[in-house]
Amino acid sequence: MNYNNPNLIFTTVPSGKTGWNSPSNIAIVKYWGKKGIQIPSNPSLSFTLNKSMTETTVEFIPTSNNSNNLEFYFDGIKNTKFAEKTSTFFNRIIDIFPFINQLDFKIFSKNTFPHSTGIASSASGMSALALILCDIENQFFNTFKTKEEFYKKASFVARLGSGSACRSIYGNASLWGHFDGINNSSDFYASELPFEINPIFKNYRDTIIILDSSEKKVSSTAGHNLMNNNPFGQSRISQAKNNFKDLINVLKSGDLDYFVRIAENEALTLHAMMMTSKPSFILMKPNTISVIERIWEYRKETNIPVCFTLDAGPNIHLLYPHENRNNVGELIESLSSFTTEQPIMDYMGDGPEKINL
Ligand code: 2P0
Repeated sequence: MNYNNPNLIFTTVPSGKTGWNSPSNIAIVKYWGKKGIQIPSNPSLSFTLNKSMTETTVEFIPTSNNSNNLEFYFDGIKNTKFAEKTSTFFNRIIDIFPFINQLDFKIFSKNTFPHSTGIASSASGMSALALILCDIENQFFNTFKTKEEFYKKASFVARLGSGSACRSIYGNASLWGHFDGINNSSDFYASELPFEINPIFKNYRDTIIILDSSEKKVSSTAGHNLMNNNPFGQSRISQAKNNFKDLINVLKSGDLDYFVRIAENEALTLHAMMMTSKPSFILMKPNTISVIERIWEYRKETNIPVCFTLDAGPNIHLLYPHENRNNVGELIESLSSFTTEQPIMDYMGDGPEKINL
């Protein structure tokens, strides 16, 4: 499948401005390992966040020299690293949006979550850019017949920027990766869940406990690549498929005990894969384990179905039903001894939004 389209070339090159807010997401069943061009080794499923967003606005003008020039401002400050990352992304998708070469870009981006908290921003950042490019196509070429077509292409394009970004295009929960029996599931783009999610998951909470905000030593892309020679790689793929199938059932039934088991099993497996790669690496910190033990204790004491998941980093994502938010407040309070950072009180959100400029 591809979206290459040589017809997307301006006859009269316009100037303009377009912006999107796009959220981060937290995977419950993790994407870890890929092949070819951003094809996942296993299906994954994530909750879309509400507060952890990237807000991006792009100004474009006709280019003066037949190849695009790009400036990137993050938090109002020129950022050459992000400019290079975006140029690499734009080069990868030039056959999808050939009009990119007719434009010069000024990109203004900021995150709504605190700066340098170690929260992955590639999902929100790349999905915002994908939406902006599809929006430019929509404004000037009028190619999308339906909203579904627009979002599907945005998800396809976001995946080429960063795998997990393709899931940020949809609100609530989103799945990515072909799975027999799930209509429209694809390795090339994410989609909404094809059924009503159990109401217990409405506004499901994700409180992020920041334990270390330094830049991680092994990038996710490097981590994915190390899965190719991981001796447990094949069994990980079968496990992820089983967890994915079970999670689909849990999201229908609302069985929170089972949800807790799947979420924690996935988080610990993700980090076990890092520890068993060659070379091996550890992204957890001592406090990650201490907080996990405290969560287990608290769950045993109270029977509240609060659990954790981890991203590719040391920070804890505390997952619990909206209706338990007041009780879990005391657990969050007790975790403050492990960190000086404020927790990010996030929850399941509605997905990206166009910015009115
Ligand atoms: C996920 N992660 O499913 C997993 C779980 C981190 C842990 O996807 O190389 O930034 O850009 O496709 O998407 C992080 O990897 O990697 C990730 P690339 P990405 O959310």
